[in-house]
Amino acid sequence: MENKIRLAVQKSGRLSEGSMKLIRDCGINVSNGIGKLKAVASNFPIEFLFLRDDDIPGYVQDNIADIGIIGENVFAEKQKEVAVVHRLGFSRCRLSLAIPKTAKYSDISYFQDSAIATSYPNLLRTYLEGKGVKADIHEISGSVEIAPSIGLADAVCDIVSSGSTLFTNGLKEVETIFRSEAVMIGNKEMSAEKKETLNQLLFRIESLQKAKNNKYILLNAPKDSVDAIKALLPGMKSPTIMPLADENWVSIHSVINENDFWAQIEAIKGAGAQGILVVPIEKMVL
Ligand code: PRT
Ligand code: ZN
Repeated sequence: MENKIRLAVQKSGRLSEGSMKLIRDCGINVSNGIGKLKAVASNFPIEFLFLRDDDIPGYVQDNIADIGIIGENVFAEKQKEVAVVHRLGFSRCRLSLAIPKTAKYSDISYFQDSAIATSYPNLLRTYLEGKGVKADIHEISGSVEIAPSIGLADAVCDIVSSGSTLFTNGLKEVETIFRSEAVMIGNKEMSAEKKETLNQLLFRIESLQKAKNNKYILLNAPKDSVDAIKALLPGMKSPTIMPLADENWVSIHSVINENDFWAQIEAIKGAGAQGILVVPIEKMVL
């Protein structure tokens, strides 16, 4: 049986670079010729289809592709029969309601009987229904932010990242209705052979994600502060401790998590560590 999987990625847009970087960081070689619709990897059983992001959920549902990378916003809006197989952590953004800057906003009842322009009618409808608000949803496919200024709508529901598009169009964000990041979606009925390939790919992706969240730390410490420093370094198992030329000192190596990085560095320094070096980890296999 065929174990080669087919991955659909965005042809050109905000997800393209992140998607192909992820693949390359997984050690997969692919020549991505500009304008091509298909490509094959030379060292992993995977091929690529380059498509518009909106078409990807349907292609994965219909088995044209086995997996795809899209924004979670598109996954949720399209409502196709596909599964989210992994969250990828890039292209983070939010879907928000925004109104003219000068308007007074109290709460969601502001939108009762208003006209809202959006490219995400399903997500917006579900959100408003949950709040008991009835509004007139105008579906438009692009340049949503200009709708209020040309009299097409009272408000917009659009993707926001930095907020500068809303700002330059005289709008302000008042409610966030959905938070999104890039996700990998998959066909719900993949063969065992393809699942095996997918698992190999996910294993590589997870080791990259773990590495990104951790740093390798090297430091020098006087022997009598080793216990105190060890207690501050959870590491993968326990820290590596090596002798230095000066027999009163040792070198300690460990792995620390990005989340509490600065607090940990300060505590370690306070416990007597010197010459602390922190270096990125490329891959981490536990
Ligand atoms: O051509 P194709 O259909 O494939 O691409 P597209 O134009 O539909 O999508 P694209 O490339 O714009 O976005 C792909 C995905 O990237 C989206 O589905 C989101 O998941 C994610 N993403 C992340 C964003 C943004 N950030 C983003 N800022 N998608 C769109 N925007 C737009 C937004 O629509 C608005 O116009 O950028 C503007 C807002 O940005 P700020 O920084 O000014 O707030
Ligand atoms: Zn699109």
